[in-house]
Amino acid sequence: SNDILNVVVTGAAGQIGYSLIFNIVRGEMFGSDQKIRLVLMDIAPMLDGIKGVIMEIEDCCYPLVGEIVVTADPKEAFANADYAILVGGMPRKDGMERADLLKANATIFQVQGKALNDHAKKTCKVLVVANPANTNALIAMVNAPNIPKENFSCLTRLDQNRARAQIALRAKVSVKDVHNIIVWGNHSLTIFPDHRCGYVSLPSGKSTISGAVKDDTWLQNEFVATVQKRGAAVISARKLSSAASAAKAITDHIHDWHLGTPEGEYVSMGVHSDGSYNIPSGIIFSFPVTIKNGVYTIVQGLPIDKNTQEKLDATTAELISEKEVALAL
Ligand code: NAX
Repeated sequence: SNDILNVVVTGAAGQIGYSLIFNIVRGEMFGSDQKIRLVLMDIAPMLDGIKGVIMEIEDCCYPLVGEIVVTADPKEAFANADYAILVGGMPRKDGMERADLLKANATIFQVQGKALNDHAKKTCKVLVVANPANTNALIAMVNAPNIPKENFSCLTRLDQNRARAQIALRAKVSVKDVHNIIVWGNHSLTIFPDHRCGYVSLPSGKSTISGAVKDDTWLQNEFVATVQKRGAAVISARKLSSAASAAKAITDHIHDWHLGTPEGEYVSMGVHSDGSYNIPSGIIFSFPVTIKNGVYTIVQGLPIDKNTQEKLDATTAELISEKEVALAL
């Protein structure tokens, strides 16, 4: 099929990396006939562990992956990159202030943004997963002026998938029949899952989410809170943060960016705001998008009621304050 794609995964030795890498080499991200050159990047002390992951990739006998490169050097990692999936970052440690976390990560994404700018293809597409994901993506974007702003994104697909799953469970339908559930804003406790443009499609007919769930109080309150706090709920049960579900969401995000969305289907991506829905430019904000030929378009004209506007204002204010802290380096 196409030429070999250069795909970089940072944080490759981490727990998301351990799921994500196998999704990629199985063909779930780029399709079952797309050959890949895989670059696995982490900090130097973690590279020995990645050698074990490479042995496991070999032992899977998947045919799509050719060369595999292991490195701790951003310049080497991003050389000629087609896709850069930035999972590696500084985790929040006990007693760490939010501002310290923001600054530690801002430094990492400044370095990686510059390395992308100087070494990746100008067409490289970048997905930032490491938290604070929206602000890290913004820092990478502003440090890579040679790459179009539209090539930078952050992961909010996990929030969307969580929201879609909650609706399916509550309406007692298959998740495949639930469409166009979207999430707005920051990947944080202020993310706003919005069901109002969604629908359930069954052989017996199409219905609104409200009609399928039959509980508007739940939709207004518990649904939103469950999605916002889902990451914490997984940590408290598993004693580890979401990993396989995060890897699946990353796979969905890049799959759709590369191969397009089905006609009429919306997906959520953190992207640079172009002023749509009066969200100020200069922040990375989760919008509903459709994708064709590798280019996303923000869905226009969705109804914003008073409640939604309040939620958009809150998540926007949070992103602006994160940006101020991160840029005050
Ligand atoms: P892990 O701590 O298991 O792995 C992170 C890896 O990144 C480690 O191997 C570490 O050595 C590496 N790393 C640190 N600094 C690096 C650097 N400068 N360059 C390259 N690699 C570096 O974390 P994991 O559970 O895999 O989560 C990774 C990130 O995803 C975290 O920041 C986490 O907060 C974030 N998440 C974001 C989600 C989203 O929806 N946007 C959901 C899942 C996840 O919580």
